[in-house]
Amino acid sequence: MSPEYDAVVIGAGFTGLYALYRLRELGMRIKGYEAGEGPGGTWYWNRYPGAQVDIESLTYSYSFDEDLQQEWHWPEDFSKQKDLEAYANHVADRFDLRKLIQFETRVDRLRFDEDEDLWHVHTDAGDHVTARYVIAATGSLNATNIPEFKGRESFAGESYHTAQWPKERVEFAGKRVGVIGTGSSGVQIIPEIAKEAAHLTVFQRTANFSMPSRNRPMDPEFEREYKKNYRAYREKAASDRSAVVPHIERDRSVFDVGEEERERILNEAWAARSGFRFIRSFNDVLTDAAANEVLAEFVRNKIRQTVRDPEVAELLCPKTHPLGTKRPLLDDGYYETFNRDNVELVDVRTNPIVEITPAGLRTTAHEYELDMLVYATGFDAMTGALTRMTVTGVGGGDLRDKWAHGPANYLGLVIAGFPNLFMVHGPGSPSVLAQMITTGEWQVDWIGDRLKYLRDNGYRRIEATADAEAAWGQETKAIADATLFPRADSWYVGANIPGKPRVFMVYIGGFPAYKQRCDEVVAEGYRGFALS
Ligand code: N01
Repeated sequence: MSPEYDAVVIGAGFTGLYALYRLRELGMRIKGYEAGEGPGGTWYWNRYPGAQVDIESLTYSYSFDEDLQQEWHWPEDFSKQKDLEAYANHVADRFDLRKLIQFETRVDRLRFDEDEDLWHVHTDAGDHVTARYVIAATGSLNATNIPEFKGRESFAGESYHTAQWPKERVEFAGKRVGVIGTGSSGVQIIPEIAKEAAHLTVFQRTANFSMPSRNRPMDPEFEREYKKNYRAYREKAASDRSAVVPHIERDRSVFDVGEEERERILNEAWAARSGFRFIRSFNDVLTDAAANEVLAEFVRNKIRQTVRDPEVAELLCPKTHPLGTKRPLLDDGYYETFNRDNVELVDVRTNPIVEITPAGLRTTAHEYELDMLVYATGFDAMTGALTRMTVTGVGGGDLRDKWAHGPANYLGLVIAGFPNLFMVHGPGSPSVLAQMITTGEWQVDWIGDRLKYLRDNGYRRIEATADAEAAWGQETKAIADATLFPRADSWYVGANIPGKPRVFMVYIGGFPAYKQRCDEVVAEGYRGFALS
């Protein structure tokens, strides 16, 4: 039996779009499925007020087409959701990708056919197609998390999750709004709601470190210079561990300089729109707890200087984890928001949420009456998009069972027992700890090269060996264990989802090392893969 498609691409976010482009260039018969009505993935779904990327868009953009990168204009340094969504639509049209994608269709079941070496792909719209390969461009932060609060359905007001925000304008004016969650989404939406709502109650379980984004309109001179040297900037980013242009990185320890000099360096980095590259002002911030604490206290002092009420300021000061080990945040006036009369901060670590009631929310200490509840409660990250589907591999093995103790994988790209299935930004890859458009392009190119090789050499099946997978798991764990990352209860380790196994899910050896590892494996005759 010959499959209908050479490859099905799941998801039309930035990596899915590029996968469609690249595989079509290779002359493959391809089909894309996308749950949204349009392309953009993350930047389609996260349309909450204040949503903006926290990497400069001249970097956080496609590099595969010179004309595209020269012609596209980003209005601000850090683009708003609407500009990123417009860019995704532009790319879909410019490269004629739309006709390859079936929108408003969610893939809900994948079954590998061992006799025919192909995948059966089923969707919630009742489609069933077959494809030799499946590319899961399903995103790292796609499966939304709404905690199972008692009484959640009973709430009489409006409720929204930040990543399922409606297209229609949501009115906050005159309303008592509650926001649960103070991660990236929370710190972006909270200042926006505060400007309009009659009253805003912020329910904070964990204070996190946030740095000012200092976003501003694109400087035409800067844009011209950047575009003139685009290739060099892209090369710089490609050789950086986070795939960004590292305009702050000093190869010295926090303790190599005196206190005064250190303060000067940190103040300069803080003021310099360095974003969370502030953390890279010294080289031991993520590996040495004492060095980390120096920067952590610097940020806490900034919070204390900004927030007028000392009790509120202290509550906003992160003390539960080292700086940078939970995803750091960039904000536009987050801490200042707590100086407003209509904003209240509630500590739900000390007094946890007990239930949602028809009238609002009850903690162990108090009941809060609300007209609207906003869940900025994040995602079942890294694995949720795949485990919410039913994915059946060799011998009828279910991916959920396979990953019950952690998301075993090889190179963050493939999974033993699930042949011909490739992940982009999967667990075990640099994914969320590197700039995802550049790393996504690279992974897609790597996958495309493999598919071409398989085709040219008459193979129709590729899979990881169990040994290679186990060794990769140990390697990624060893790299993470040499850092402070595993110490934090973050979504990087699945800590935000009750019952999720605690495994650090990101390859943190840096993008250059990752590329080298993936290329080595190929050069060594597809080490760790079985081809047939
Ligand atoms: O989600 P999060 P997010 N009771 O998981 C709290 C990317 N992103 O959507 O920390 C009370 O970070 C939870 O508390 P705690 C970015 O990679 C990027 O904000 O678990 N509170 C936390 O405060 C980011 O890291 C951008 O104790 C509960 C919050 O909800 C990732 O997406 C913008 C709770 C969830 O924070 C996720 O960010 C937005 C409970 N039961 C997102 N359960 C940009 O590029 C959860 N919380 C700018």
